[in-house]
Amino acid sequence: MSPHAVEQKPTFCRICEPLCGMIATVEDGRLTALRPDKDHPLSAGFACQKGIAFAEVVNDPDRVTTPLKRTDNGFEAVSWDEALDDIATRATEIHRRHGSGAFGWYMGNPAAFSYSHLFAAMSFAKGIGGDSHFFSSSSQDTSSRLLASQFLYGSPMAVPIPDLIRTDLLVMMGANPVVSHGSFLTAPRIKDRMHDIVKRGGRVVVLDPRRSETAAQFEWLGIAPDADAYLLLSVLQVLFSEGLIDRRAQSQADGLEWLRRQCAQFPPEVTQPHTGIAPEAVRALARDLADTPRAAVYGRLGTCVGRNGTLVAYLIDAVNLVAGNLDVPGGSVFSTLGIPGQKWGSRLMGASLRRSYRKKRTRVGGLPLVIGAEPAALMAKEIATSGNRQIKALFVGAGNPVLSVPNGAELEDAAESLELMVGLDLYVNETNAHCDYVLPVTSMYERDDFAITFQQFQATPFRQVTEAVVDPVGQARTEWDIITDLIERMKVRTPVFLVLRRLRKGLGRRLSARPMVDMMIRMADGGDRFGLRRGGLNFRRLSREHPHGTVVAPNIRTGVLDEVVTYRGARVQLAHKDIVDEIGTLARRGGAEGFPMRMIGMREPRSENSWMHNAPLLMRGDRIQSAVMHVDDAAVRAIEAGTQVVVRSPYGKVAIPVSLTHDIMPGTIAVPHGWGHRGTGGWRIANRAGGVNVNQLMSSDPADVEALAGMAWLTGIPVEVEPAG
Ligand SMILES: Nc1nc2c(c(=O)[nH]1)N[C@H]1C(S)=C(S)[C@@H](COP(=O)(O)OP(=O)(O)OC[C@H]3O[C@@H](n4cnc5c(=O)[nH]c(N)nc54)[C@H](O)[C@@H]3O)O[C@H]1N2
Ligand SMILES: Nc1nc2c(c(=O)[nH]1)N[C@H]1C(S)=C(S)[C@@H](COP(=O)(O)OP(=O)(O)OC[C@H]3O[C@@H](n4cnc5c(=O)[nH]c(N)nc54)[C@H](O)[C@@H]3O)O[C@H]1N2
Ligand code: SF4
Ligand SMILES: [Mo]
Repeated sequence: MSPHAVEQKPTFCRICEPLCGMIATVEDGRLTALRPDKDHPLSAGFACQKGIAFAEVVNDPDRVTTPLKRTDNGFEAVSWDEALDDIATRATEIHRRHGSGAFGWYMGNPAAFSYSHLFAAMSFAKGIGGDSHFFSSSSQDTSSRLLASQFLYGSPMAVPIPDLIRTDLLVMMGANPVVSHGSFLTAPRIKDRMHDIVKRGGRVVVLDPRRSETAAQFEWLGIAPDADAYLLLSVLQVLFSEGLIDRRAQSQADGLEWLRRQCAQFPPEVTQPHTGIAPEAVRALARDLADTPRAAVYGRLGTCVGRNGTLVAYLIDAVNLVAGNLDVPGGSVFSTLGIPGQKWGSRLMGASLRRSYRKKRTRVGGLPLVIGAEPAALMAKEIATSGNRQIKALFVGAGNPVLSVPNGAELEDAAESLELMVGLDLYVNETNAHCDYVLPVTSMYERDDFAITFQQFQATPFRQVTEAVVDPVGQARTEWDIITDLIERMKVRTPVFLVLRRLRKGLGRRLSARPMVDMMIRMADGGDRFGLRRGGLNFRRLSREHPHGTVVAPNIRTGVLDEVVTYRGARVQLAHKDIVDEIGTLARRGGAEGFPMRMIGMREPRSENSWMHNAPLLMRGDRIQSAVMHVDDAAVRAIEAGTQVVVRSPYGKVAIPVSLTHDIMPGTIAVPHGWGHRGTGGWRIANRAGGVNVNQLMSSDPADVEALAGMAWLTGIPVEVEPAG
């Protein structure tokens, strides 16, 4: 018998965006513990509870570890050959009868953390043909932000982030990094970095309807839900009317005079009834942003998912620009990769995406696509509405749209009418419970990785790769391996499929997307440029010589507009008719009669969207879902702390216990999302914790989907709250 082997392997967490360094304890080939990596240059011994608890996910007895086939008696284990052959036959037949328009793919959030998954999803969803439907969690998360960049800089990939390490005034809107650990901003120990700002004499101002965990540690400026556009238009109005326009703005952008006209009708007195913010506070904020040499406004999830998310993201950047804070140290900056020639690639892609934005519309609802993705709020209708390009086959990878998009019940109904539905997941969740097959995937510690998505959002430019820490659990395979195997078995002849099939015939399961990732590392800042830069980085060197990762530059390079703006002359473009139209809708916004309150979301330290409610460590103390509302709103409704309330919107209702606080804007109720595990999914602990799907209160009507980016409307939902029973 071989001796008991215990290894300590450096790797990194890929649940959320800081990608904290981890040390995995591997005993006899089994992952038995995770602890924070003290030698990681940035996370330096920090990891949150979710990261530590992930060992319980890897070894979860409820995990899917063999291919599952749905039968009349529930799911049954089948072999990979049986599953993939049947899926391939059925998919080929659907393609023969209906073409690529009958195929849909939903790519969920964890896919963004896996290069294998990204390449697999793209190869299938786009490779099967130009009529296919592609959805992702982006339309509940980032599409509005990306589209604002497409308008301003010509490319959705040019997303500015606050220069956290050097700023002296950080204005945060709609973000709660003390709980979320930061988003569109990869900054391990983000809370410490924010306290550093205060320590060096600077300020952090948090605009949020709730005195969030972040607001509580810094300066809170309460704002009514979904009113950020009004506030930002007023900040701009003050900057223009007080002559605070920075000269740099003139040199960077076209359309300043146009912008001045758009905001002229929004002095702070006019917007106060919407925002609840006193005019003097707005003026002080505008002056501080103009007068502080190193200042940045940053907005995130809360500002992306209102009724005008694209407009809000656009206005945040406009404020940064006008105040002279764009692309300067300590301001709002572009964390570029420094790949030679990238500029020309981005220009071509930017131009093509701008063209297709004008031309392509969704079949149902006539909404635009952002980075090639349709609004997931409309997925159910794309399945249920007959006609050309009706979805008959749906693949769901790393997603749980039944709990994450508006009106999950509608999606559940639609899913049952599909001819083929396939899930790729660690669990049977509320969505893939409707699948014909659920295919077992490797968890993040069972695959090699490099987090391509997050490289250009790093507050400190940094590179780390990992090899798989343990072998796949059970029969799990990577998404790439599963999908290329499936493509090999299908008889569909598209250019992408033919190439992949040929490669796969030669290489079998050795066919990997890793060379693409390696190329990116080698070409980017710090890379070996294929031998041109001695001692530079590549995947292998990172893995062998820098197992804890390595910082490639102390700060983000600034003065890069020429690289990132893809418009001719590299000038930021402010004037857009779509933006005028959106500003116009602000004037027409009305309340919903009978629904005087507004609902917002609330992330929790021990949840990750819908999928970590099965880890015992995270569910200790019989944790349940609970809402938060203001004591005064409760008093007038005879609601007592800790009791059940019914929350009703024009679209649905849920019952949930509520706690009371003074730390929320009156008229607001906050409800965490991702709950509502009702036993359809296979996760036993999550099912016991129950809760409700808050997205039953959201609308999937195309008229309620944000018009420019197709964003799901998830904040500022009109509701009424009553005692239950
Ligand atoms: N613990 C934990 N961490 C997570 C996740 C998780 O589920 N749990 N999810 C991950 C994911 S997928 C993402 S995208 C990120 C998101 O991370 P963040 O972008 O930081 O988003 P949230 O934590 O949702 O915080 C949004 C804040 O916006 C406020 N808000 C709501 N509506 C409005 C509004 O109209 N205006 C303004 N100004 N504020 C508003 C809310 O009160 C809340 O405090 O978090 C990631 N990290
Ligand atoms: N009301 C409301 N709704 C929201 C939000 C909100 O703030 N409020 N936030 C929105 C946001 S920001 C997001 S990102 C979405 C998230 O929405 P989704 O991405 O649709 O769903 P998740 O809950 O993240 O589910 C992720 C699934 O991936 C699986 N998984 C985990 N790791 C892997 C892996 O490596 N491979 C594979 N194949 N599967 C894996 C998990 O088991 C889980 O089933 O929710 C959105 N919905
Ligand atoms: S903060 Fe995010 S990346 Fe860091 S350990 Fe927690 S879950 Fe993992
Ligand atoms: Mo997200």
